[in-house]
Amino acid sequence: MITKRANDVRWVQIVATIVLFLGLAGCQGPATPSQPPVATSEPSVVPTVVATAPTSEAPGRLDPVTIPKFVEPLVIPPVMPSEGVSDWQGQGELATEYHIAVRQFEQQILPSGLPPTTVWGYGRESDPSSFHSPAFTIEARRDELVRILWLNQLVDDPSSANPLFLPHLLPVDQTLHWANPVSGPDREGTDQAHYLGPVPIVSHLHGAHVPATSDGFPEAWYLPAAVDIPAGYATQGTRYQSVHPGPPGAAVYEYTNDQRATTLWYHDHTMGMTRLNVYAGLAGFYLLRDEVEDGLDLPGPAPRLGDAPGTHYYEIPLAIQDRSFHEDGSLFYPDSRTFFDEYAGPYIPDTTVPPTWNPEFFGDSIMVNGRTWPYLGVEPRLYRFRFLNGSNSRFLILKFDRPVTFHQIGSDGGLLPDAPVELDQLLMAPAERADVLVDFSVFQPGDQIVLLNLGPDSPFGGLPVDPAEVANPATTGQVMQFRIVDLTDQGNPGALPSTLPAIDRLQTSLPDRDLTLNELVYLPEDIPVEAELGTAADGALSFDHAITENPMVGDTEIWRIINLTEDAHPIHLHLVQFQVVDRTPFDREAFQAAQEAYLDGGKIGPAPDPADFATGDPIPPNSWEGGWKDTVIANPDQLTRIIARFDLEGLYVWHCHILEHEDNEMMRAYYVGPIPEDLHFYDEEGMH
Ligand SMILES: [Cu+2]
Repeated sequence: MITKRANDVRWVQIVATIVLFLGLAGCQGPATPSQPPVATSEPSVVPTVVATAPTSEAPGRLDPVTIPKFVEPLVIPPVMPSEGVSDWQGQGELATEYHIAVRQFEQQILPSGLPPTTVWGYGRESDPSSFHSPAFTIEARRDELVRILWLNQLVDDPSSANPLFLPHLLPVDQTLHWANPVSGPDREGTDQAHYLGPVPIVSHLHGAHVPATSDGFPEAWYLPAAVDIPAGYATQGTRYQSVHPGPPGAAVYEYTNDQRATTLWYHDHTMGMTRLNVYAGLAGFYLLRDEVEDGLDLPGPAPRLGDAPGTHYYEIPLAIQDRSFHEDGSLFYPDSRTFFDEYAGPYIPDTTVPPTWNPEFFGDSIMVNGRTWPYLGVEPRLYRFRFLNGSNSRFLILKFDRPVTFHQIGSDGGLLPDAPVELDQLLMAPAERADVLVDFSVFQPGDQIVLLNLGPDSPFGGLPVDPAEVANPATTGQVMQFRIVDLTDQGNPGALPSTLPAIDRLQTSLPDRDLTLNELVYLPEDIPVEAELGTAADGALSFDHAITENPMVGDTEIWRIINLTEDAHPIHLHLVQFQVVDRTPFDREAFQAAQEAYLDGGKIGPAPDPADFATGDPIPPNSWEGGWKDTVIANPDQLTRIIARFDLEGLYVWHCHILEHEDNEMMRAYYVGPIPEDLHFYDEEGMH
């Protein structure tokens, strides 16, 4: 019954998209690169169109070679407006309060003349023109308490008193361990059909030092407050939390911002469907500033609230994401396992192969701040760019096609120590950020510079990249264009700092925590079916296995990440910023053999020590990894060590930030402090 109704809604939306496309075909983007984006975000009200029966034929794929490059200006996300300072109806502390909704809308991602794309994005609840993907930027100061009411408004008409839910834009695999409002919550399903019901969301601020209640745990999701939620559906995840009671279909989170100034970003984190919710558009920048950064004389300004039209910006965030499209402008994402390796079944529950999930996905087009291959007019002067790799699976290697370098001043957790690092290329795993200065002053008006991507169109296995794997130079090998325009005297010219503040190195006397990265295969076909984290002493563990990472409050620990797979994985810890200690080459197969013998032999004595399998000396962190990080590349055939201090009690996760991996078990809960007796995971006799 639910399937039938949702199908109808989806079909009506397709018709609505076509109608909108006809209406917007001649719509122009911003006239200058520094102008806020044109609002194209009126909530899409389902028109009273009588839908005819849907055909099974999907629209054709849009050939990325045919998408014109560098014809549309870059969108520079404006600042997200707040509701001012409030104490939440007398129930809480004074905080800068935001009411941020998730909605579905149309956006001109492809150049004008091509159809708009239906996306999801965040925006201010009371202002339809503030919805964009990636979202408007949240600006915060160190130690400013920020309260966000996160509203799930994935409904047909957010202004209606009786809204109907919208189904997902993309194919949801119900056989993963996922939010699962139908037969869960938060359990694996067995239905091979795509889920067409109401969509769960939960928001996470990546890189934030934040109490667990506001971290956006993957099982803390919630459905929209639609009037047609089917009977029996769970409307909230098993670990839903809200700092204050909010309206239905929402959660209230509070961010203390008690950390160094840095480039954070917010995105969806729903169990088993993060890859789809983020790919649909749920991401945005969150820039945290402090007095140390203020004292550096960096180029600016960045967008501010109330900027006059035509304001020039010299500090610009750049979210790079790969996407694929259909000819009708809609997002393409694989709807079957066959897309990945042509494995056509049998699937779960008859084998361990999920029917829809793909182990990785690489879009064939590059999008920056929500537009494919944009250009930016830049003056011959110094700029500050905040790069984010917001892709699902793609590692980026960014390089200019002209002799100009990156002066990196910051990474995930703020300023690099001691001095900027000059680099001719930037390696960025999914979720990593790089705060860089680029000096265009050697160029003349009229010069054109292309930012290239030399990373692979396939899983990254460490540097150097096999030339046969380097991104297609006609498409994903290009990112955006910089066009030199006349110098003006606007903004703060800034200067490259000669020094940056020192950072104290963390130290500990606790033993290394030995953790593993694992790939699980379906043996008859020898094909990957999921990825897992684990420990040296326990082997691979799924999300629902009891917690094994349990530092006490205030502990400083070294985590030694033992990569037992053939690919690199960007490993992200919630709550903390850490330091990269070193990477040591090791004999993976010999360690695995020793671990198997240990596990098969009943775990007698200590687990195998990966250091005994080292094949070389420890390699110090790369020059750009000397600061605070929240995401680290764990290369194959290496032991990657990080050190962190765990200072807030509560339940968090650590995971791979390849979203396809994260969604299918490459994520584990961890707990800081004594584990409460009532905290259960499914593996413990079905309790939760
Ligand atoms: Cu991974």
